[in-house]
Amino acid sequence: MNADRIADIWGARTPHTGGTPWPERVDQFLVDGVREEDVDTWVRGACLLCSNGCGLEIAVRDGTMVGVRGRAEDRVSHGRLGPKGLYGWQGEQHDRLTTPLIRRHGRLVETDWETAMTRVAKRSRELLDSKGPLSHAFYTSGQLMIEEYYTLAVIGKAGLGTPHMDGNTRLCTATASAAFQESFGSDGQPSSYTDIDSCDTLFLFGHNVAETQTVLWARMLDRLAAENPPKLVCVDPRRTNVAEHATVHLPIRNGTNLALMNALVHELIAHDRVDRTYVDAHTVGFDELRDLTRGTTAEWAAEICGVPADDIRAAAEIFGTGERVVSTCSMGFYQSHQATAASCQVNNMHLLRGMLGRPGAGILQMNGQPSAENNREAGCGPALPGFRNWDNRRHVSELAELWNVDPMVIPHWSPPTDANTIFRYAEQGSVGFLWIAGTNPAVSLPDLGRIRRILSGDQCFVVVSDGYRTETTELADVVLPAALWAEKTGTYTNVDRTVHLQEKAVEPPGQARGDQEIFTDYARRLDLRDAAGRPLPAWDTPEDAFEAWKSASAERPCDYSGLTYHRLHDVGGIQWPCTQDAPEGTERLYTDGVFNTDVDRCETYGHDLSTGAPVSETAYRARRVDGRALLKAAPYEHAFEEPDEAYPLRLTTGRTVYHWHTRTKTRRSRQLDDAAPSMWVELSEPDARRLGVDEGDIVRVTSRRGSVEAPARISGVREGVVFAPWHYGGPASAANELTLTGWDPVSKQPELKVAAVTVERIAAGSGPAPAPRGTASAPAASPRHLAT
Ligand SMILES: Nc1nc2c(c(=O)[nH]1)N[C@H]1C(S)=C(S)[C@@H](COP(=O)(O)OP(=O)(O)OC[C@H]3O[C@@H](n4cnc5c(=O)[nH]c(N)nc54)[C@H](O)[C@@H]3O)O[C@H]1N2
Ligand SMILES: Nc1nc2c(c(=O)[nH]1)N[C@H]1C(S)=C(S)[C@@H](COP(=O)(O)OP(=O)(O)OC[C@H]3O[C@@H](n4cnc5c(=O)[nH]c(N)nc54)[C@H](O)[C@@H]3O)O[C@H]1N2
Ligand code: SF4
Ligand SMILES: [Mo]
Repeated sequence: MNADRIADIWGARTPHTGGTPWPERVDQFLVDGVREEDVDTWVRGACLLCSNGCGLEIAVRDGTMVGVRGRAEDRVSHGRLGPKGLYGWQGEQHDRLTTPLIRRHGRLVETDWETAMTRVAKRSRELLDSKGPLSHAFYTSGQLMIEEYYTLAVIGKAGLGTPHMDGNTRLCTATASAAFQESFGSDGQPSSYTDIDSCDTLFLFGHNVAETQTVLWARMLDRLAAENPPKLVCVDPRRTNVAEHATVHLPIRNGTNLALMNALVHELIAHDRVDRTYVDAHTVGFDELRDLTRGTTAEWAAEICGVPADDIRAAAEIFGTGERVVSTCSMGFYQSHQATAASCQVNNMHLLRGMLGRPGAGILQMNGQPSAENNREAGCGPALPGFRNWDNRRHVSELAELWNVDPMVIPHWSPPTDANTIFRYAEQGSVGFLWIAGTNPAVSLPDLGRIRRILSGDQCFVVVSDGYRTETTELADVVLPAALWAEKTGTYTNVDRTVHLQEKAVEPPGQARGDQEIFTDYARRLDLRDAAGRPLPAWDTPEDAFEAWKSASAERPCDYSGLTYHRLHDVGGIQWPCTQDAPEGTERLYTDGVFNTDVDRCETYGHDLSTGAPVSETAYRARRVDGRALLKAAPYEHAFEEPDEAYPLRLTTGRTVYHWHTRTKTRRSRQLDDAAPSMWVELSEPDARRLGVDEGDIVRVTSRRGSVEAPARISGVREGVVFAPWHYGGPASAANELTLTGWDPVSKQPELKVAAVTVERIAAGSGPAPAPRGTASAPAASPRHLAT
């Protein structure tokens, strides 16, 4: 029986009380005309359309994907699939790139691999010879596999020696990573999804889990639907489905998270909701934290955030009295000017209460993309592989030994380069070779007019690997057709450290190739070698890449050494660290209160959260952190761009349940595209009234950078706030025409959630806006929920 996850997004409730296992419910979808008995094989893997990483099986018939079903035994989903998981894969069967493209006389024309790769290698070699490795940059993804990331990490960091490697993870989970590093010494999710099954309190900070990890929300809904449900606190300027279920909803002004967090911490300390024994034994920095938050009262924050002080106090009381609290934190916190400081305060609240490392008590600093985690682990982005510290000579020597290269090749003479800076260098031309793989920056980066100029200019040669023609491929010099999910084998790691093996189910279309194969072809053409003259990378197959990665991860926090393809095939998802001593994987980190902050273990010596200034090794050593967690904080400052007379409203941006990012897959899936076919913007009832806008009227939203035009939905968004989904590319509809260039000083994650805008009505509509009705975008039902 086919499930319907368009009308019934979260599916039927399977309620359960705290401490009992989450019941199974298997969701399945087969395309029209195919019955179960028609399926030739079911191939194991996991959904790749968000970080939840639901285990599934792909139905294959005559070499084609014809459906999917959840796996009841999967620890992440217990069989469920959401709208994208059930329908999104169909997008891979339409309009694919099947040959390489090369720019000739200003136009992209079809060519063969030999011609395309010769051009790539030739330009690369010329620049390496004339300008050295700093002329090269790689901007990758949170959607490739660990085998692909690690292969490129070795090419970039052991072969070429460039520090200019980053992923779109910079826009996504850089803050999750930074907050873990600042608080606990290294990246790595401390907690487990099973904590949701036993918590008594849930805090969701800037996280619309109902639309962005629908199966995780189903897990929460099943607790909320049973006896003794957990209390739920939601911090989001919109009336999301999470907000609808909340005990307390704090619809704060976007951009004011840190004010709220400093007040919540103030309240915990003022009411002595502090586990002194835990704090004394396992943390440093309590006195500084207390002093910094002394004056940040609920009244003070209420003024800044625009929510009642009593609600802030009520939220603090819920946190302060919960016995098993789980917090999640996502883009509403991360895509912000003080992202790391706000997210560290979430960590601090848990540390203050000793609310970590035991069932039901945990932190989930979310990932968004299915393999954002892997990019961070494998060192394909700015980190060194295995959460190693670029500023620690011992860590660099370990890698030099592993790769058999001179340590001086491995970039470690300065902090690694973030994506914002890579694009700045490409703008100036000091980076003359930019390879973009698995991301569509001409829609997803802020201030798109600028991004288009950078990518289309002559100062930088741009290579793009993708499965489709996109807004970005159209600006490239060479386009390489990539195999997509299920057309190649490899592993992904989800939010709660669960590693899944995705097995190849079907052949890629036309000449498309897997990214690992493409990167390796490039390395071979450049003849990259180690000190003994052996080729770099020393492997060709995904399984060999995985084995190599296991060695790089051994004895680091993200230890994969106990995993094999074999076991992943048999068991399904397994959580790292997985070693000989813990062959079943590890459910929670830091259960003994010992963190990765030892000088020789940590991934960073940390930063000043206000300025981003790095802490030196000497200063860090002197602090004697020695395995304790750090309570770090910063004072609140207002957003880069506050509303004024000319631009009186606060824009924020985000997602809708039916689309994935720039929609390359979801707009090619009929069910999903029909559910949300085109752009809209959301206004509150009072703002709409003031502007003379009715539901469906066409409005123009303008910022200092650009404007978009779209039908208006009058929704439950907070008064004074305009919400735009950022999925829809195109100059008049991409939300990122409006956003600004600016970032958090520590995580360098761009500010994508606040910009000052003005809105005007430009035409009458022809019916309601094309926005979903069963989500946060639902028409405003009653003014009761609108903050004033
Ligand atoms: N359907 C769907 N699911 C997805 C994705 C997708 O594209 N579509 N993408 C995946 C990826 S890569 C990611 S990163 C995750 C993102 O998952 P989420 O973080 O849940 O997604 P967003 O919609 O970007 O933002 C979450 C919420 O932040 C709120 N918000 C905006 N500004 C602020 C603010 O200043 N403060 C606070 N507290 N809240 C604010 C928004 O109203 C929004 O409801 O989703 C993943 N899942
Ligand atoms: N205003 C605003 N902007 C945002 C956000 C926001 O909330 N607001 N969110 C940000 C976040 S969290 C994220 S994660 C980014 C996402 O932004 P993008 O990464 O730009 O979005 P995607 O559409 O996922 O792009 C992935 C591309 O990789 C291709 N692809 C998929 N699989 C493969 C593969 O296996 N190999 C190769 N080579 N290509 C593949 C897809 O076809 C697609 O073109 O956007 C960010 N931008
Ligand atoms: S919750 Fe995420 S991983 Fe699970 S089915 Fe939905 S999109 Fe896929
Ligand atoms: Mo993301």
